[in-house]
Formats: sequence, structure tokens, C-alpha cells
Amino acid sequence: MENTYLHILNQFNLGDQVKEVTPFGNGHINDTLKVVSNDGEARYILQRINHLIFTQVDVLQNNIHVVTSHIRKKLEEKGETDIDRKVLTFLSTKDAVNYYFDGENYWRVCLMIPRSQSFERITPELSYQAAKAFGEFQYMLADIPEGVLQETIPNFHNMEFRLQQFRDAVAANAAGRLSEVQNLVGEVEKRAESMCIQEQLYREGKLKKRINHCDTKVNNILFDEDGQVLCVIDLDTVMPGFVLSDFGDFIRTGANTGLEDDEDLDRVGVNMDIFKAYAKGYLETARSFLTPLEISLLPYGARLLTYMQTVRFLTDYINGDTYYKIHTPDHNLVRTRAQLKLLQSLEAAGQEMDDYINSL
Ligand code: ADP
Ligand code: GN1
Ligand code: MG
Repeated sequence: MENTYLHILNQFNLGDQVKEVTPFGNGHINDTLKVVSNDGEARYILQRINHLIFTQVDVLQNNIHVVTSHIRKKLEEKGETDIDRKVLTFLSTKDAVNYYFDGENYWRVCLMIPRSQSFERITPELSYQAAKAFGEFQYMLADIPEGVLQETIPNFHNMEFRLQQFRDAVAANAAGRLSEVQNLVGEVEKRAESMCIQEQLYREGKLKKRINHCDTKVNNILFDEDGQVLCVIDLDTVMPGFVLSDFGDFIRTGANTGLEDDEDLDRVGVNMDIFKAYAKGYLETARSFLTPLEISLLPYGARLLTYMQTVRFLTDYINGDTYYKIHTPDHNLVRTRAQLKLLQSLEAAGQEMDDYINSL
């Protein structure tokens, strides 16, 4: 084991001896490691925070503290049992701070939730359970007063802002890749106006902001041994935004019959069973606080988040891969094509999705 990990872990109030530290998870942004104690039990999760992306680590860690404390309090009020498995617990350092800066990198540690599992592959049942969990998550956080949670990445899911970044990238053509992506640029531009209606509705006072998770992948939920939801994890992007973010991003990631970076576009399409299970579960826990306009926009949200991801991957490709971790030189281009194919499939399924939402 690298000495640096030991040095970092020593800054926190761990309580037991560390045996090994191994990579865990497959996120595009932070580095996640599993910490095994001397008795062979995996007890902690160590994460290196990507501070080039989360530039205000204080803000980030404070948000997470607010969110986990708030959820813990709600669970206590409800008389829940086993609360330590239903909300994340972050450790403080010996200086009573909730992260450690080693002069170069920022680190945090949380308790590994015992007897938990996460899933990389989806089923309709998991989709339904995840939907209820993310709906409940939004519901529990709805009464955090405005201004308490900050945007950990400013304008994270603001489509107008993402388009501006995209257009800046096109204008700069920093990596000289523009000529090979002209048709993709056209696909983005032809949908641009119709994809910015949330910002417009917000300015008109017709849509409000709510606290969203903003990374609603199925692997950001922990389940117990019997497949029952324990808790929502990966809280870096919990922030105020539009409610479609969470619905849309789950459909984008969960209801894709292919991979996010599938090279074979024939595999990419919409799995309607996953969509339906998610819509049903989500409305069961979220209908009480959603407006009719928000409910009617849910299928649009699926298209919007897929479009936004298309724009973000393409922007990164044009910029020369400065944001997402890549595994091949054209990874962001492959991702862009796969997201665009998914978007086209979602567009084709739009009516069926609307009909289903109306039937619920
Ligand atoms: P990222 O997606 O940025 O890599 P996550 O916080 O989602 O980081 O962690 C990656 C994976 O590690 C999760 O999908 C889950 O399987 C596992 N994991 C993370 N935190 C915990 C925890 N506290 N207890 C158990 N497993 C965890
Ligand atoms: C990033 O960390 P990860 O892989 O869960 C990204 C999301 C994107 C996603 C694409 C902070 O999430 O917004 O949707 O990649 N997170 C950040 O899969 O940019
Ligand atoms: Mg994650």
C-alpha cells in the first residue's frame, strides 16, 4: 500500500488500523478507494476530490454536511431504525475539518455502509426502487431554506450556460478537431432553442428551483442484501436546480439499452420498461410536491439531460479532453455519438412517454 494513503488516513479519526487501500467504483471525476481494516473488513471509503472541477472544496463539503445532517434528522424524526445505513457519515480530521488537504490534493473519508451493494446494471424493479428513493431524497431536502446549499459547480445543469461553453469551444477550436465534428455541431445547434425552455420558464416565474441530486445513476444508490434501498450516495452535485435534472439523468443513464460510450450505435436506444418503472416510482414519492407543469415536462427532461450530456461530451472533445477522464483518444467523440443516438430514440418515443405519464 502506498505510504501516502496511510499518511492521509492518519489525519482522520479512523479508530482502527488500515490493512489495504484499493480502487473502487468507476466515476469520471473523483477517485474512489476502499479502505480495508486489519480484521479484513472494508470499513471506509477514501475519496480524492477533483478540485479542478469542484474548485471550492469548502462549499462542496459544507453542502454535503448540510445534506447528510438534514437527512439524518428527518430519519430520526420518522423513528427510522438502522439510520447509520440510511445516510452517509463523513469523518472529521484530527483538526475537526471534514476534508484534508495534503498540499496538493483534497481528501475525504466516509464510513463504508455495511452489508450494502450497488448495481451497475438496471432492471425495471431497480428502476422503480431507485425512482422512489430519488423522489424521497428530493422531498426530504425540499425544506432546506434557499441560499443554504450553494451550486458546487456553478450553472451545472444550466442549458443556456452549457451551450455558451459549447459555442466558445467551437469558436476557439483549441484542439483543431472542429472539421471532423461539423455534423454533430449542426445536430446540437438545431435543437438549441427548444432545449432552453426551463431557463425561459424560470425567468417568467413559471418554474421554480428545487434541490436536486444531479447525478442520478443507479449506482449512486446503495441497496441492502435483499435489494431494498438503503440510501442515496455521491452527494457532490446536490444543489438547487430544475427538477427535471434528476428524472432526466436517470432515464439517460438507466433507460439506455446500450452503454453511455457504446461504439455500436445499434445497441443504443430507449428501454421503455425502465422508463415506465422510473416514472411510476418517481411520481409515487414526488407527485405531492411537483407542479402539473413539471409533471408534464418529465419526458422532455429525459431528452434535455441527454442533449445536455451530448453537448458536454462534444464540448470536451472539441476542447481537447480537458474535463472527463478518457480511456481512448476519441472517447469523448464516441460518447457524443452514443448520446446523440439516445437522444434521437428519446425523441421518437416522446409521444409514448407522454401517454404513459398521463395514464398514471
Ligand atoms: P464516484 O461515482 O464519483 O466514483 P461514488 O461516491 O458514487 O463515487 O462511489 C463509487 C461506488 O463506491 C458506489 O457506486 C458504491 O458502489 C461504492 N460506495 C461509495 N460510497 C460507499 C459507502 N459509503 N458504502 C458502501 N459503498 C460505497
Ligand atoms: C460525471 O462522476 P460521474 O461519472 O458520476 C459528471 C456528470 C455526467 C457524467 C457522465 C461533476 O459523473 O455530470 O453526467 O459524468 N459529473 C460532473 O456520465 O461533471
Ligand atoms: Mg457515483
